Amino acid sequence: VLNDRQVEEFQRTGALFFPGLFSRQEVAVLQRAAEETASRPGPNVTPEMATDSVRMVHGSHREHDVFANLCRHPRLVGPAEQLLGEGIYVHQSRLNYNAGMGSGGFDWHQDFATWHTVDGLPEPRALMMTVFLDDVTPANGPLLYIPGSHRHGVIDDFEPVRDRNGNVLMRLAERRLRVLVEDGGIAAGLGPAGSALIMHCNVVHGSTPNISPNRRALYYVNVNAVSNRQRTFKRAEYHAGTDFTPLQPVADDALLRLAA
Ligand SMILES: O=C(O)CCC(=O)C(=O)O
Repeated sequence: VLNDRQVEEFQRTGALFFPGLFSRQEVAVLQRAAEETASRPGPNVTPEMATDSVRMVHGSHREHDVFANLCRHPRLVGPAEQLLGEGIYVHQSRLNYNAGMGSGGFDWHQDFATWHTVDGLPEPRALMMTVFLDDVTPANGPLLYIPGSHRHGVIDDFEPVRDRNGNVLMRLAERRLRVLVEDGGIAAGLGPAGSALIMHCNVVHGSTPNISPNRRALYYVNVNAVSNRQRTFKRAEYHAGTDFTPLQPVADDALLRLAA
């Protein structure tokens, strides 16, 4: 259960960090599952722009038990339900690599810009919850975000950019970025593997290419309030999930049981 200070911090900054939320043993289970899903070819696997290394895998919670359980994990579901004030479902999951040696990186954007404009989620009552599958340091392309940027609502000043699979990212215009950064600065999600960062869906975020030799993998469980379900159905299920059944939490040791 989140305390009042945590709820206030989330409302003010749009972000809450949980260092070491999952143990080293649980991380090992997640890392193995990540390798399995990333090595299965499919339209939900997006390569990097300049190399064939995997950039993103969408929707693996529908294919892999480990990620199905991670999405239902009480350490994520509990805080998410508390912050959104009702039952939640998975709008989207994604495994994001920032593979190292210069590949990767994401332009500044708000996820809700796409979820609202393309998927028709009515209100910004959704969260990104990212679980670190590797240690994240300033050197390996951490997730960067602008604290407090969620309070500006959807910023209607972006241009679409496409990756090699045609996934659209709504890149924020530079003039808006400057104003937001003057106001809130830039924070980085740093910490040991197993840490988690919960962010409001309107927080502006991105990352730089990872020029270190060390991989940086993050698993995002992006959830939406059940009453805020999508109104338009243009995208594949692995981009915009249509199972609106409220998530039922699994046992706290669910990931370890899958390792046995
Ligand atoms: O994982 C990252 O570095 C940023 C990813 C991101 O912004 C996204 O997929 O929307």
